[in-house]
Amino acid sequence: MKPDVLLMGQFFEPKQRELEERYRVHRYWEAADKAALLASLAERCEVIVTTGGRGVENEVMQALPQLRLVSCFAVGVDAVDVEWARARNIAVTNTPEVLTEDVADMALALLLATIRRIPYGDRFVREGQWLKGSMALTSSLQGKRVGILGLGRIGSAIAQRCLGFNTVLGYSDPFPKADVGYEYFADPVELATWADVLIAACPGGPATKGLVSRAVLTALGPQGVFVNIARGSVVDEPALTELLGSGALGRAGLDVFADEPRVPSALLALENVVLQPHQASATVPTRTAMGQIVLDNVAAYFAGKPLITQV
Ligand code: 8YV
Repeated sequence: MKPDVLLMGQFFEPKQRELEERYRVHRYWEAADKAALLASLAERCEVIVTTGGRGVENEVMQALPQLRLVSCFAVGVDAVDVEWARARNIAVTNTPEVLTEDVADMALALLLATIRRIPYGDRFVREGQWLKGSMALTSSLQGKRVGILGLGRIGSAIAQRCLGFNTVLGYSDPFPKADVGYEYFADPVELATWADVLIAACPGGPATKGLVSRAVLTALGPQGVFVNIARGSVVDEPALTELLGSGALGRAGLDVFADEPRVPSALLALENVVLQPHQASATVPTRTAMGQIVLDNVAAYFAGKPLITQV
C-alpha cells in the first residue's frame, strides 16, 4: 500500500500531481472534519508536505505521533516551528538554492520599477496622458547607496546584481562576512541612515519580526526606497504605510505582506508603492525545481536514505 502523506496546502500543480500519484495524499484543507482526519492518520502518517506560506501548526504535528518529516515547498520555513519539531525528532526540509536567482531578479525588478516608476509610466501611456505631455522625471538607481538587510544566498545575489548598476553596497547581518568588500553595519538603523535604498532579504520568523522598524524606515528618509522580498513579518507594516503616506519615506517595492493575500487598503491606495503578489520565486523553472526537491526529500525519507535539504 502507498505510504500516507498529509498535504497542508496546494503547491506547484505538476509536482503535486506526482506526489498524489506516488503516495496516498490526504488534503488537509479539504477535510470537512480535520480532527477526524488527523485521528485516522495518527498511527500511520510519517510525512507532512506543506508550503512556506501555509506551514503547519504544532497541534497538527502533535496529532501525528508517527510524524518524522515535514517537507516544505519554500526556502523560508518560518511558518513551521522547526525547534519544536526537531525536539520531537521530526525533520524539516526546505528548497534552498534553486530559487535564489529568480528571487534576486525580483528584488531588482521591484527596485527599478519603484525608482523609475515603471507601473505609473505604463498607466500614463494607456490612459492617454502622454498625449497631453511628458511624464515627470524620476530618480535613478545609478550611483545609489544600497543597503541589504541579510547577506545570505539571496542577499548576496541581490548585491551582485546591484553592482551592475554602479551602486555602492552596504549590509547588515548577524554574521559579518569576511570575504565581501561591502560596508558592514551592525545596526539596521545605521544602515538605513547611510543608504538610499534598503532591501530586506533576511529570513522570516521571531528573530527578524519587525526588524525593519519605524526607526529604520524613518532613517531611510523622504528620498529613501524600501524593497521587501523577504517576509511581511520583517517590517512594521503599519509604520511603513504611515510613513509612505506622510512622505517621511519616499517609495517602496513590496512582494510580501503581513497577512497575505490580504493587503491593507491604506497601502493599496498609495501611489508611491509597487506591489507584487509574492511572486519572487513564482516562475515555472524555479517552482518545478522546488517541487522536485520536495518530492526528493519525501522519497529519500521513505527509502531510508539521508534527506536532501534538512534545515
Ligand atoms: C514560496 C517563498 O514558494 O521560498 C520561500 O520562502 O516565500 C516562496 O518561494 C512560498 O512561500 C510558497 O508558499
